[in-house]
Amino acid sequence: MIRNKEQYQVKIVLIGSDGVGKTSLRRRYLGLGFKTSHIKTLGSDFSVKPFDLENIYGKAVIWDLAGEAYNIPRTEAYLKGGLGVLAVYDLTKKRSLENIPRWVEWCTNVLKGIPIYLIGNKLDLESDREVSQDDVEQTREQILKTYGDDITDIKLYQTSALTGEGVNSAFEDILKQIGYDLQFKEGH
Ligand SMILES: Nc1nc2c(ncn2[C@@H]2O[C@H](COP(=O)(O)OP(=O)(O)O)[C@@H](O)[C@H]2O)c(=O)[nH]1
Ligand SMILES: [Mg+2]
Repeated sequence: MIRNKEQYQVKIVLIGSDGVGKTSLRRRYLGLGFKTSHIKTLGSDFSVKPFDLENIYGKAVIWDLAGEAYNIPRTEAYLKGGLGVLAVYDLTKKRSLENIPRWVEWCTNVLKGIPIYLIGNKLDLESDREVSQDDVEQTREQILKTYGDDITDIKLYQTSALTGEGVNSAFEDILKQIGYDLQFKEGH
């Protein structure tokens, strides 16, 4: 069967604790380079990037949430219409991985039947690493057990917004997966 590519506007949301690198990852994927200063995102912010992948093309609308995980009121509007979630933690801060299940709980209350990718960022800071592959696997299992019915898949990635390592593949893989999920739902 030949699949025709289709054009979509795909909303992707970034979640995760303050300082893990959500804004830096969004900037890196957009080709805007890296900044060492931490610019606090106010409220929420998004960027649009055209993409053209093997099974899907269109515009990626990437939402980036501000602020400290549990202090800011997180409105459902931020999530609404999201087709994929990048749940980001910092490989040098175990706490940021421990927060991930609560972020996933928040998302899956609103979004059902979508992929969630767990992104371990700051891969370049290898000597400060606090999170082992085992820790991440355990978190993945915990999420699958609790929220497995609400998500289509959960994949593990490691990135560095500083060097760019892994960044494009994380975004492109989730876009491709969203493309396949959409085509499946539409019965192609
Ligand atoms: N070394 C390193 N620093 C990073 C990386 N990603 C983000 N940072 C730094 O971490 C801080 C927080 O990044 P930011 O993108 O603002 O995090 P956000 O709060 O999740 O949006 C900033 O000082 C960034 O320069 C990375 O991959 N490697
Ligand atoms: Mg930010």
